[in-house]
Amino acid sequence: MIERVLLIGVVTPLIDKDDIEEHLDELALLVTTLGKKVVEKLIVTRKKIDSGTFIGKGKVEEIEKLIEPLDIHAVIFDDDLSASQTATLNKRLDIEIFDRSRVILDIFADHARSREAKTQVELARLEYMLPRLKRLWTHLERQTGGIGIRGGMGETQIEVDRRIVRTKILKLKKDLRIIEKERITQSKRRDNIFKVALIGYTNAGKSTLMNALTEADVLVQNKLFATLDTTVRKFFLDKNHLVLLSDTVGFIRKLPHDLVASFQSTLNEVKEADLIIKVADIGSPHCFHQLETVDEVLKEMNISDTDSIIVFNKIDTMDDVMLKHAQSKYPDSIFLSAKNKLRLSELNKSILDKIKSHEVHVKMNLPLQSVKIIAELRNQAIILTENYEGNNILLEFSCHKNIWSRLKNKFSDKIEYEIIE
Ligand SMILES: Nc1nc2c(ncn2[C@@H]2O[C@H](COP(=O)(O)OP(=O)(O)OP(=O)(O)O)[C@@H](O)[C@H]2O)c(=O)[nH]1
Ligand SMILES: [Mg+2]
Repeated sequence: MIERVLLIGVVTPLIDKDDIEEHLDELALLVTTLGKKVVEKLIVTRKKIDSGTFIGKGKVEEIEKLIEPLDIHAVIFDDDLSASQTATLNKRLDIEIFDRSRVILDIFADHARSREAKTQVELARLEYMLPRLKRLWTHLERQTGGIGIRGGMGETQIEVDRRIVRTKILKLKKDLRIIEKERITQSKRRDNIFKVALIGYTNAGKSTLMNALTEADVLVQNKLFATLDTTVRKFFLDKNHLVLLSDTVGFIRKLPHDLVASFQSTLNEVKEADLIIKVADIGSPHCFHQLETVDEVLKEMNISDTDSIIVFNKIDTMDDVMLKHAQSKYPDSIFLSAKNKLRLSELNKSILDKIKSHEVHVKMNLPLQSVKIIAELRNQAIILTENYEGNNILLEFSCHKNIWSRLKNKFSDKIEYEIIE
């Protein structure tokens, strides 16, 4: 049976109605991703949020009258409700009450495939559930109270449930630490390579771009949160420059904090990146808002300082007005179509320019006996020219600034070198 749902958005003096409509459209997409059917969207205007019911008693009564005629199975709020608001509404309307976080958590649970994603989602769901357990039981307690069983039993049950959930949370955190360790070992091995991370709003086309650039085989779907795991692929920008490109989970407005927290290990690739590519869907009327949300999540993760390139994807679906607007708002951005493989070379060039801005170009005169250093340079730098002069070798090479400062410390004073601007 397809579940029929009613969506609710609340307009307050701090947010305008157009924004709420946009948010409800997005919530409808999320809910459809879960296989539910939206039968009605309701916008409630309030001066202030009601602490008991969120929308106020009058509105609750209005909704109650819609439930039967519209055959509604659940009411879904775009905003996060507190545990007690959910319980109160659930009791008054006698129907399931969801909020946006719960919807997102359920989608993540449906789409999780790997052990890591499953563990992360399970952890976030339990953290979300924990404060809500008590209310659920208080509700049951009242029901059973009527037939002569007093609170005590319910009370014990809550304690037992909470303990079980807390123990499970600890176990999942431990599992995640083990998975994280494996990831750190893997990424240490790739320390010398320039790292580029694709990030962006869900459905912007990150995985399509990953596939187009690297011939990876990441799942692409017209569906929110198709990707939950990180995929990393090597790819050559030109004959000298190799980069590691990673594709990862998408962002959305009001991403539940528990999820961001538990997805830390997946998002590590973004944290360690030398360059972030922010992918945006220029065909979406909400493109700029989506870019802002991406910046907010990055800020929450403390990684707003990483160098970045903005890519407007899906140019096959945009109009001229949008193009002009984007060009003036983000003058250094790139416009392409990942699906149709249009203008990918511009992105390549732009990544290359960024890499070069992190590189040093060095000329070095080394005695041929310095076998170790020569081997290390061959391994870690890009050798541009090499000439022999008597017992010496003249090398010209470029490498990442960080590699250079590490190598430099190993050289003795006798080695001559010159940095070329
Ligand atoms: N028209 C058009 N559609 C595109 C383009 N690039 C990607 N798409 C479509 O956009 C949808 C989402 O693409 P994905 O690559 O899965 O998006 P994503 O950013 O990885 O999404 P999540 O993993 O869910 O966060 C798919 O239906 C793609 O075919 C493009 O250049 N033009
Ligand atoms: Mg994806």
